[in-house]
Amino acid sequence: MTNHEIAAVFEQIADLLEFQGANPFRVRAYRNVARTVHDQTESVADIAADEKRSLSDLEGIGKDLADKIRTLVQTGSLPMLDELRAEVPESVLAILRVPGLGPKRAAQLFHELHVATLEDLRTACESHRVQVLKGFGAKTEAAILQGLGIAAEAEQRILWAEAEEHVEEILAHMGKCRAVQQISVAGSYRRGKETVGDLDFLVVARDVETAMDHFGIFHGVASVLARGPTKMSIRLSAGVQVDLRAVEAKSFGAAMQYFTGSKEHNIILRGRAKALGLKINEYGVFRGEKVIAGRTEEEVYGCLDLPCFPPELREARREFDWAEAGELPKLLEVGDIRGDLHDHSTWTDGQASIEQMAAAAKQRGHKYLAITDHSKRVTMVNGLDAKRILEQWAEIDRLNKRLEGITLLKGVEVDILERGGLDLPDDVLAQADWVVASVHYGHQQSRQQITARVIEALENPYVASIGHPTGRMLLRRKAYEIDMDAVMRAARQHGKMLELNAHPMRLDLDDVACAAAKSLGVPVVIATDAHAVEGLDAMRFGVLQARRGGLTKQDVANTRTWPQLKKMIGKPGQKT
Ligand code: DGT
Ligand code: CA
Ligand code: CA
Ligand code: ZN
Repeated sequence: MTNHEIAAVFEQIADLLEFQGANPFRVRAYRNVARTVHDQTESVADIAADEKRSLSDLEGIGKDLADKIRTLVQTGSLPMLDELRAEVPESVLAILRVPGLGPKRAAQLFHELHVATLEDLRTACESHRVQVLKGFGAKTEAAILQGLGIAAEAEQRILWAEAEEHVEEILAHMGKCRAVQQISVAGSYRRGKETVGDLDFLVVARDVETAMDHFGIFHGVASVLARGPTKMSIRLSAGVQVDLRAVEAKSFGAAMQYFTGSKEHNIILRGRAKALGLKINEYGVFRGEKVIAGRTEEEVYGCLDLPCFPPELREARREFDWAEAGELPKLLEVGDIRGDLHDHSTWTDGQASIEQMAAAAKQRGHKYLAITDHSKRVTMVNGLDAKRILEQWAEIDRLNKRLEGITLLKGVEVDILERGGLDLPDDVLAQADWVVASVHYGHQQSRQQITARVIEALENPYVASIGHPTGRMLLRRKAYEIDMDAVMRAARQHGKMLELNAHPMRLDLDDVACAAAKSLGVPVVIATDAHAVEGLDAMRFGVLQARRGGLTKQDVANTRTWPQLKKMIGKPGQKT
């Protein structure tokens, strides 16, 4: 069991207890366990299995909770959770996850309006019975309606990063089957879409039945949904559906092309084939009855006079125009990135010291790393005031004298205050190498208000970029209202950059916004927002998203060296 899975169980217990109106301290104890487990860098299951170690050494975990964790990892279930789930209708669980709701309000809706399903909830909101409840109101009702859309999506999609874990395990598993000659993953996963509905594998096998049998015994399988002569579908215990299609080697390329999609891209492609007097499907490209391509994607696209588009671009946006004009961009690659520009340390909510972060960044091939801890407005994480940030920067100066092969940048993630303005004075910001300005509060404000706050931040001479510019949390929280076009124009006017936050749950800017930044000439900064050394590995998710936006090395600021980047941000008094 992964830490993530264990944490999810305790989080659910906390939710159910809260739904039932349990003592808040008890609820908090379970939430703390979830957080502690989630934040462990070591496998908690391993600690539980080690007789010489004790789980109760972990922060906030007493003997009773330690026993529960052990039961859970040993048996895969927990009697307490089973009991709670028996007491609360299954459909209520989905309601608890609606953004803007939470267990307490869900309980109120359940008791006062008998809302027990997402359907009930929608009806209640639409007939405006929710806004009259005590503590709700019209704004909350509208937020719940919006949240319902996200909740429905969260039931059906997973983050790309989670999909990647499943894909790798499945490929490793299928690789052990001797009947399998070739296996690849297609679909939205291959296109690098930030969330994925289901996984689509294509296999060439000496013996399809054996390959399917092997697929059926993958350790993550919860059930086999369907099995036919060429297609099999399973559901993983993690909830995701996985399709496996058996194809012949001579159509593998055509099948990869077809099942990679997108559907919209394929529709255009079919039109082009038709215009050339050809036919294209998942088996190949045909002139009359004759197959003229199918084995590889290159040859499939080639016989339609097209380049083999990088999968990330196959969204029926600009790719066909680019190909026509011979201007298909040479997309950014992970190896082009030279540094990370949004990272936290133990000075606020990070788990690693500045020095550990520097070593880890260097190990990942970075030449510079900006430490951008939170400013004081973020009280929850002990955000830094002027005094402490100056101390931190002095520490960074000292570290830089010692460190080799990597430069630490004195940075800060300064809050864009609710009333406007920044959380630290200019004379402090002026001493930083790299200032990221972010919105963390006031997400409910109007579009006009939030846009004005962000544009004001862009006008500040010391701000280099805007962190996670829309505030979205994939499958959890919608972006706040913001006029991105106005923000981008302001960024261009003031020579500023916009961040593509690479955290797999954010990926903010999204692909379309990246493309817009590119066309306006606003440089994009891909940064991980790492809160631990492992967080630095998220860079590849950001790169994937940037590729979907058609970004090249040129379009992304942190492909530059630090001296080049420093010139680009041109702080007052430093202009060259
Ligand atoms: P997802 O799973 O919702 O994240 O998105 P996809 O793109 O993986 O969609 P999926 O799994 O339904 O189908 C995989 C690919 O198969 C899709 O991208 C294109 C192709 N495909 C599926 N159905 C159709 C169809 O009706 N027409 C065409 N042209 N292509 C299709
Ligand atoms: Ca799919
Ligand atoms: Ca599918
Ligand atoms: Zn932030």
